[in-house]
Amino acid sequence: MEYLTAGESHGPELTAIVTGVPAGLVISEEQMNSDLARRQGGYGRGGRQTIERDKVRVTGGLRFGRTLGGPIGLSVRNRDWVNWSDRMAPFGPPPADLKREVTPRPGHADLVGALRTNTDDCRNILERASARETAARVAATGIARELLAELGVEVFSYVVSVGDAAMDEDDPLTAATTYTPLDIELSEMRCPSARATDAMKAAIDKARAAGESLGGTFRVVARGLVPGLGGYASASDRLTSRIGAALFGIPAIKGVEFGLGFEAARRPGSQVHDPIVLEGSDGFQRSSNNAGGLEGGMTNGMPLIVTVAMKPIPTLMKPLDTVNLDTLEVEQASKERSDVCAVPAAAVVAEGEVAFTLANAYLEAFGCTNMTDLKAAVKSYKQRLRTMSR
Ligand code: EPS
Repeated sequence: MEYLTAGESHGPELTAIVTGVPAGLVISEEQMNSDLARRQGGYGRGGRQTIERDKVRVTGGLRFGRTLGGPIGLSVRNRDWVNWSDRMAPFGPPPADLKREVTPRPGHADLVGALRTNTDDCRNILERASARETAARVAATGIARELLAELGVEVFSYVVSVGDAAMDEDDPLTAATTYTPLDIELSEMRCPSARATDAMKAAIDKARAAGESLGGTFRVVARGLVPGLGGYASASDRLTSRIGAALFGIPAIKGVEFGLGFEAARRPGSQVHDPIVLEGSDGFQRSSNNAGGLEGGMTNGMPLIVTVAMKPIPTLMKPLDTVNLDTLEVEQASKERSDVCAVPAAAVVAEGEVAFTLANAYLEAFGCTNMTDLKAAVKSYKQRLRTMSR
């Protein structure tokens, strides 16, 4: 499967086309819209989210709630477009009073994008570099979540820290798989700890008052995966590199750790690797999950656990210095309406990206054009694995 998106933050709509989806996959409109709503949420979002009510419109590839096997067309309307239709018009001359963006924000794509594309208006860059685009990704990758759900795989995420306000977890790799969607989604920070939720909200209030923004970390977990997805033979087969690439493709993501992550580099081997055990009908298992579900670039049957770091949003209400592209004088960077913190939203986007990568790994391993054959192939693979542990 592949997806491509088009659209600007304040353009008419965001569009996604998803190709390579097997026929016969049941898609729920409610599920897609609920993922879009989850992405819009989280304490710390700005005024834009009071304007938008993201809903998906399907423009191709589905009939009676099932995929037909052709490309799937999806669109999410920007309700804010009515306020930007002159400044973001696809045709015609710019309005006479157009204010170009000439004070690039440090940390955003503004300056480097303008240099690269030879424009004197950073809006040409920031409109597409905006994380608004991730609404289209959530719609597109929702298809993969549905595919995985039919194969018994659940992907979820939760926020671990915002700034220096963090969950207090003794054994995060064990705890990660025990949280329920209810524990997570009832929190305004999408964090299963009520204490940490309060601390994160307080940190966001403080940052907002100081004209600051905050980043944080979140964890993505996938349960129910068969062992052997991905591959060890070539660099491009390895799920470690593919999941890493998918996560680093999300704006503002600066770090990805699998399982123990950087901590594994500090410990001796015997305290890192997970002993192999044989457990009745479950077959080969691990007595711990420091690897976070990946060994040799492949799923090992344990839950996939990835921890991801997001930098603070570059738009600051108390801006940093920049250089004005017209006057070449030092000035304060532009400030426009923005979020103080979007870590809970980024976690929802990351769930989708991980799901898309995992769904592709299933399709590569089992190579099927329709859901009936895919489910049968996965079932037969699981049966074969059971015979190898008996
Ligand atoms: C963003 C700036 C804000 C965010 C936006 C990303 O938008 P605006 O400039 O319209 O206030 O709200 O994110 C979304 C709109 C979204 O749906 O996630 C930016 O500059 O990246």
